[in-house]
Amino acid sequence: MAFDIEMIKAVYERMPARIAAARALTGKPLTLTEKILYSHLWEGTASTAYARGASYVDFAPDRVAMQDATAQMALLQFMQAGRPQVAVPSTVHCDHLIEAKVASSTDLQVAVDKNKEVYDFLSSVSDKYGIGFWKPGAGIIHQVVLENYAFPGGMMIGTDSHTVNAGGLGMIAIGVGGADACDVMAGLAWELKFPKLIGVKLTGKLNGWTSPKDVILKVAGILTVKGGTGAVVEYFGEGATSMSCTGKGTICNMGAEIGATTSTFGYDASMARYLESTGRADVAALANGVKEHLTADPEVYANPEKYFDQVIEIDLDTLEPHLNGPFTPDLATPISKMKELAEKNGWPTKVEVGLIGSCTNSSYEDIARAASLANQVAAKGLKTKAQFTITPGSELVRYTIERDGFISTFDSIGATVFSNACGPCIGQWARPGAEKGEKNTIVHSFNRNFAKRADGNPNTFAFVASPEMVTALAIAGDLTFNPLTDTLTNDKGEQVKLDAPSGDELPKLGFAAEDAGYQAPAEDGSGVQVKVSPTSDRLQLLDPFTAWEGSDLTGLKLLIKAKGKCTTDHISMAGPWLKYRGHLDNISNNMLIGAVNFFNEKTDNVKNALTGEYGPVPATQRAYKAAGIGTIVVGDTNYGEGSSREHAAMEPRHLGVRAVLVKSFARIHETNLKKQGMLALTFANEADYDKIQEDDSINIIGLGSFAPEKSLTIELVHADGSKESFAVNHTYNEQQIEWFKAGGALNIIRASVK
Ligand code: MIC
Ligand code: SF4
Repeated sequence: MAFDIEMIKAVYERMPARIAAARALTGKPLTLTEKILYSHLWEGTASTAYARGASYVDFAPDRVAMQDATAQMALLQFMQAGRPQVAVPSTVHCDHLIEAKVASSTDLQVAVDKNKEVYDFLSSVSDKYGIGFWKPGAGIIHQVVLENYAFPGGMMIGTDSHTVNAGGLGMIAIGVGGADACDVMAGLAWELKFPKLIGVKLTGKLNGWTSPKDVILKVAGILTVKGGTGAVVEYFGEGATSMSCTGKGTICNMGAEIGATTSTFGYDASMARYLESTGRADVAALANGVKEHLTADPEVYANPEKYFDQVIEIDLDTLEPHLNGPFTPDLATPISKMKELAEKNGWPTKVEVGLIGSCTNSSYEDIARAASLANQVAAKGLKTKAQFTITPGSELVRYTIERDGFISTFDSIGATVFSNACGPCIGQWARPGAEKGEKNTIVHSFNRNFAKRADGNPNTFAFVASPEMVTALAIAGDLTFNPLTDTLTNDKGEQVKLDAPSGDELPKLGFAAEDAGYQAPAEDGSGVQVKVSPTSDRLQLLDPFTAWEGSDLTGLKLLIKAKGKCTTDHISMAGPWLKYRGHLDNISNNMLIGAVNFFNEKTDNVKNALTGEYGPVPATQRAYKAAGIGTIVVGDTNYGEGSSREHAAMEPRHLGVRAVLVKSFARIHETNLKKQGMLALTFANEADYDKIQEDDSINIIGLGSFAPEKSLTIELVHADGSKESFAVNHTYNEQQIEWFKAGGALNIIRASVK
């Protein structure tokens, strides 16, 4: 039986009436996205039609998921909220802290020992507050959620940007910071600006070498890393219904890479098959009972231009496999153009390593199709030129693919099987030689390829592709190999072609696992003691941030004017720093160390206005803090793209940065800043970015009458005493302004409990 079946039943019981009410209020047929959103309003049945892209709306998500690297901060905050139990079903997944070094068995044991105090904390806090706990080795959060918790028409939030993966099972699943998760677990509403809607119509059918990954790689090329901001992407059409459920998961997963709030698909037979095969025939039966509510009204898909803010059409019959990269997931190159582009751009074409798996692409189908290529290596007398690794997404998948012989197929091409964890995808890859910083190319089926992400080497050119393409390119050892047209030379000197990949969507014998790795919480957790050692360097209980002083902020110094891409990996790097995710002061030593200083083009090197000397960003900021001087961070477009990690907002808050002023923000990061009581501002006129000079003193004026839709003023006092000022915008609503005034949203919850 599925987890939380009563909750799912209740959602389906409420749905029809709530959807009918929304249809009547809006006076039009509804998209799937609107149906799910309107049936999860905090107020219950809708009383207003909300304006897309404008209205702030309170929602009541059905569940919360957290991964170990973000759960620590989410749960440290939840502990301060003073509630005895979580208000909605919630889970914690231990996946990010496991390093990929030798192979799964040894790496997992090393992680269990090394992270003991963090796992003990997460397990005890879960036990106490009624949270399901998935042990290290159980798998990656999004895969485990898809296998166990996601359900069509449901709404969930998760403290990881790829929570959106659950859209593959027809959910509205959204990535958030820990403070948002904390609110929902504490029984409060969750607020989101009602999203815009992008419709993607998939015509034709996937065939040959093309896979679901290529759909999202293509969409990323069209929309770019910020094209989905503020929007939900809804996929439909014959190409959607003919694709596997896990393939849909891959597409939704990488919706995070275009900045989309989330992505989703209507309920169909592929979802029913997946639910049944993962032991949830009960959920499929319930969903079948309300199936017309789990997809858009027919008029919508017949006339998408009328109902979506933007429509994109992709013909799967002619879609080519793509490779996206390097350094950004939206630089999309069809494989037939790779030779030309690699040459033109000087990308190294020798593929050193092919890595498959991760939360994005480790379904049974992915692995089966990749294995069908690995099988051809011996059969056709070939040799695999590059190294090859697999990170299975869950124990359920790993056990099943081992049983079905795929692991031994990969073994035969010399593959390394890493733990069921994030591993290389999040810089937890002890790649031999990476420290030398040599220029090299890797191809992987993960979702992100920002500089330094996988192995810490800024000169690793990482390209994202489907598991099938990764396998083919690893066999060929060549980034420009086009398996559709090119041949390889075998051990007899003959020219051979790889046959197109093939594989079952779901295991014929069903999924299996000896121990999936789940630990249920105590029935009554009131007596459970949460384990946090006061001398720990990995966990630190939180102290409340101080409230706003009630006046304009004056005499601020410029900490850094960041140039170009500044993702959450630049603001709060992962890899080696993951170990401090539960210790705010320690992790603050990585603050903005990856951001490029506009004035000298260097990373982690900024001017200390008090001494005139250049030094690391965190140390410089600590000096300002010690002197009681506030600072401001200035950034470019899509600032904070990438992860949901709220550390990227809490670190500046903790170290005394008062405002972040940028050309534009990524959604989750902007909310995280607001939640922590920071000022998140945008230039009214982007060109004003150029006015900010290194030695400026900066005043933020207008806070006395801080109000929604009303701009504030920045006053620059340049080193020569001259002044200039300009307007800056913000998106704070009344409630968010209260967060700012209170010094953070948590201070308000805490006050309401006492
Ligand atoms: C990522 O893919 O960047 C991560 C690591 O999963 C993050 C979460 C984190 O930083 O802990 C995410 O996507 O939100
Ligand atoms: Fe883990 Fe990578 Fe997925 Fe993030 S994207 S959850 S790091 S596997």
